[in-house]
Amino acid sequence: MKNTQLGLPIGTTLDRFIKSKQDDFSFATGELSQLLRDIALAGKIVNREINRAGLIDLGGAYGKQNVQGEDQQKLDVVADIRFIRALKNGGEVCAMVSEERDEIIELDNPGGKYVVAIDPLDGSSNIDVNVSIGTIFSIYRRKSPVGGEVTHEDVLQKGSEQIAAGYLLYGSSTMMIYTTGRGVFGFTYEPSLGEYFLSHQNISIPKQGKIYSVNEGSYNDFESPLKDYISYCKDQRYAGRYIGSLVADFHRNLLKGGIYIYPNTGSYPNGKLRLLYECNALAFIVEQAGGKATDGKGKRIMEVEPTELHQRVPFYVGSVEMVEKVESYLKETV
Ligand code: AHM
Ligand code: MG
Repeated sequence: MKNTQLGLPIGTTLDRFIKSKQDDFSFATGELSQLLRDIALAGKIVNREINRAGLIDLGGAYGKQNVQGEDQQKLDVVADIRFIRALKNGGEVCAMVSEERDEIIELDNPGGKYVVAIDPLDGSSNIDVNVSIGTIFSIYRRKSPVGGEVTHEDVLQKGSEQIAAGYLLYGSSTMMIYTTGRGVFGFTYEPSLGEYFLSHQNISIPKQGKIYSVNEGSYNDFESPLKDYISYCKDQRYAGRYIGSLVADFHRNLLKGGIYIYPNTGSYPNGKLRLLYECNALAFIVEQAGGKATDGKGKRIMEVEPTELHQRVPFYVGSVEMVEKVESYLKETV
């Protein structure tokens, strides 16, 4: 490894940052760098679609037809298409799996070394109401030989095998946050320049926070130790913050300190969130930032063995001391 870089200043463009990180590795070929750039580019396009959505709505019947009488697609479908197209054209990815699709998506890039798992637009209940939403992605190296058929083994890898992961947050600003296993960096998008700029260096989550994020509407379905933990949060006068967009809730807690919980409930016996598309990426990021992500019963999310594409898992993620505290309550039910 060449030790050429001591850290780039705030305001560095994403392209330059990616390039400079690549230069740290003597044998890097630039393929992962290109892949990250492809994701960032698709993120810009999706950002544009999201910003226009309200205006299209004024033209009438978004989700049905646009003003020309053509069928309009829902934003989550649009985002899915945009990311697939960008990664297909980019050439580095041989296959994707998406929350929007039942099966593996082969990209016709036989030389591609990578597979990507993606939730193209998370926070579906918030899409139509102008509340922050996000894209979540995980990048793995394929297991099967390059040039051959893509296998289930390529896409059903444990989170610990991720070589990079990140999310785009379409909020009051659009941001891209990612890690390649050497810290977590955040970039804010400047739409008039069409560039992302480094805005958050080496993000570290506070060990202890004062925010808990859980859908308390499902409280009656929670196991009693979790109910006890929630009473503890109230006793501590923690703030309850839950917007129902995982990326937005996670991002706030990452920066301020806090815990996000999606436990098993009556409607979702294994939790609602998907291991491959949502939990693994955020687990990688939070661990890189010094936090923790488990299933609530002591198992690291990134060690959960995936057996099917749309597998769900209970998700406890955030500040290390908060996750350990809730686990100390839940231990009783192991
Ligand atoms: P989605 O993938 O259908 O958008 O569902 C995931 C979302 C998360 O963003 C959010 O944290 C959670 O579902 C909210 O679920 P609930 O409304 O059950 O609290
Ligand atoms: Mg989702």
